Amino acid sequence: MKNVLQFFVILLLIGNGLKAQNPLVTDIFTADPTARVFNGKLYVYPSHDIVPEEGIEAPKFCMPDYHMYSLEGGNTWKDYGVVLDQNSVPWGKKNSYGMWAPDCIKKGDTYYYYYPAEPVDKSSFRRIGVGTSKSPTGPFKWEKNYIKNVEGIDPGLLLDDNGKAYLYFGGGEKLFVAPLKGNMKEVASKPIKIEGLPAGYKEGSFPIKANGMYYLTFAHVFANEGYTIAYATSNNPLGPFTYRGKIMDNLGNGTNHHSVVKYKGKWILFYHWWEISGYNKLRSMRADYMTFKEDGTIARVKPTLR
Ligand code: FUB
Repeated sequence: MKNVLQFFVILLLIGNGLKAQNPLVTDIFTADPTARVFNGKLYVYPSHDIVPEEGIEAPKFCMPDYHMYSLEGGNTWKDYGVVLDQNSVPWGKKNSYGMWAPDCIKKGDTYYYYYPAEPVDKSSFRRIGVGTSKSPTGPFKWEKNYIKNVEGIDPGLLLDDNGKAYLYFGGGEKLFVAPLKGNMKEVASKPIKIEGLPAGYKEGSFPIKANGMYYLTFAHVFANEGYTIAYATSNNPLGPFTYRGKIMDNLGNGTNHHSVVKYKGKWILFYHWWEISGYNKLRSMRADYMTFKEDGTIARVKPTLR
């Protein structure tokens, strides 16, 4: 299986002739990209899809660790190597291959990297852990325990203008939010369920503040279309939110974890697709510009092929 896929990838790259702008990197498979701008530089914190080794019974997504990237100009992405391996999670089950979508945020002079993993204590499907660093590229010092009272996946962080931070996370097709304490490692109060999201809300929420409003983008599944990327808005980070529409049509992904970032005055949607592998569990991160209209709504983003 591994060899067949690698052969397919090489054929496709040769067929395309040149390294395309999309996907962003082609030497490994990357998914669920969270993009952040720190000190004017663009960083991406994705998850990492691999083909299971022979004999390893892996879950449907086989995700052993995290790499991270920075944009070095043009379409050159620097890979900093493994930021966190599944077997280095202090509270995690070994060889779980469940290192799903992470996030990283800066508060003061510290970078906080949030990630989901399977806890060795079996208390939940996934818990969320955090590590700190004085550099966006690490090394991160990983907290010994997961964040208490948080059970779920897809950590999405919002740092409000007043310095308050919020952790959004999902689970079971529900989205929760909790304000974080000043230390960014504990929730300040019990997480609450976000109200107002449409039927078909799935996962992968990403919070931003723009145009004086709170926007939540998320994967929205329609019976006749599958996974799309949609959004909702609110004047309160805790909600309730109002559904505002679709940002991207279904790409046949099976999942649609993404992020939105403003870089050099332009908004960019980071997302993933599996056009290199031909298999939707081996994804490649991509990016396309996204536009807010005058009225604050978001124009539909059409994925560029290259
Ligand atoms: O890519 C693995 C997981 O699938 C993500 O963390 C979820 O959002 C879902 O897309």
